[in-house]
Amino acid sequence: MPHQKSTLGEFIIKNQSSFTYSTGELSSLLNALRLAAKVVNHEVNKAGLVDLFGDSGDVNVQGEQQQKLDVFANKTFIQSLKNRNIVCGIVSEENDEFITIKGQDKESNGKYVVLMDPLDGSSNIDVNVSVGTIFSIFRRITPVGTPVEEKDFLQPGRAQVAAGYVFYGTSTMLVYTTGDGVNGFTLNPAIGTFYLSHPNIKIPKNGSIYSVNEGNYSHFPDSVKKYIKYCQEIEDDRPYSQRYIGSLVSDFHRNMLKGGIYLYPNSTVNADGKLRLLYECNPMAFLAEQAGGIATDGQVDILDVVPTNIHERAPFYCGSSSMVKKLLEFIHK
Ligand code: P6P
Repeated sequence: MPHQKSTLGEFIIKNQSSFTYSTGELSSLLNALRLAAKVVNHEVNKAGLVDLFGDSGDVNVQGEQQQKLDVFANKTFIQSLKNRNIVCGIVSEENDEFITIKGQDKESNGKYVVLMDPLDGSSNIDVNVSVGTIFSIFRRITPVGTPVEEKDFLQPGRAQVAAGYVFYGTSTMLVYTTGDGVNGFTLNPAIGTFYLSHPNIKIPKNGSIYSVNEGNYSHFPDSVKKYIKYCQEIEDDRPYSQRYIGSLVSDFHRNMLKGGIYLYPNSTVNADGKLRLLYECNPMAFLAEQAGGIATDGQVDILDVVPTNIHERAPFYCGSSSMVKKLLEFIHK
């Protein structure tokens, strides 16, 4: 491909100057994620050939069987972030406790913390359905040089300085925001370079896709049941299409480009829903708002929820603004 489009590296450097406190450290952090994304992509694409399928035999904090690629992705992103000495701590879906990172000088001088789901949707790996890495970045609130503390990770999502995902799909993409819009980069695997393929992504204000696991319908709150029936009525621009891949990054990415709403409600089975606030809901909510969409737990914007536990769950409704507003009418009726 002629070198017409910006590469991710060029874009990060070009945008560094527009980023407050741009000391280049956030750029270096994003470059660490870029490298890890390429390494994980290489393994995801050949999982079946090198026995990276299947369970690692371990179980993670969610009580979920850890897929070997989960473990590989977790280690790869952690190692890549450690090597740059910019991050003082990490929360990962795969680790019960937060990880403290000290530099070669045994000090916690990193200004940032990273929260991530290293391989979201990993139950889909064995059936060759797309999976993704989701990341969220904050500036620490404890003094540089002191050990990172849990409160560094328990900031409301509105305080994120960056968030994004790597999408290991039919093509591999890295989509992220630093608070100045959302941009998508597609990997050219032949040369291992991400190129700017989706500049300034905006979610259509309306859409005709709703994404929900309707197998749980009986457990949903009545207001959500009524909204789902609304989506199915023959009236106006409805019925909508139901599309649910069962991989948050896939469903979110499609809805962001085409318009739509993703719902993971609280239910009689999961009182707080299933998705994790810190490393699934918050980063996706930051992206959604930056792309002109809405993300809510049904009561308040996701980005305004004050976390109390690093693995806490939250009900999650996200996507086209008019669709989420219509759902909220049902919830608050
Ligand atoms: P269910 C994957 O485990 C995940 O966290 C999201 O990627 C996905 O949207 C959701 O859970 C699927 O959950 O209960 O519908 O299988």
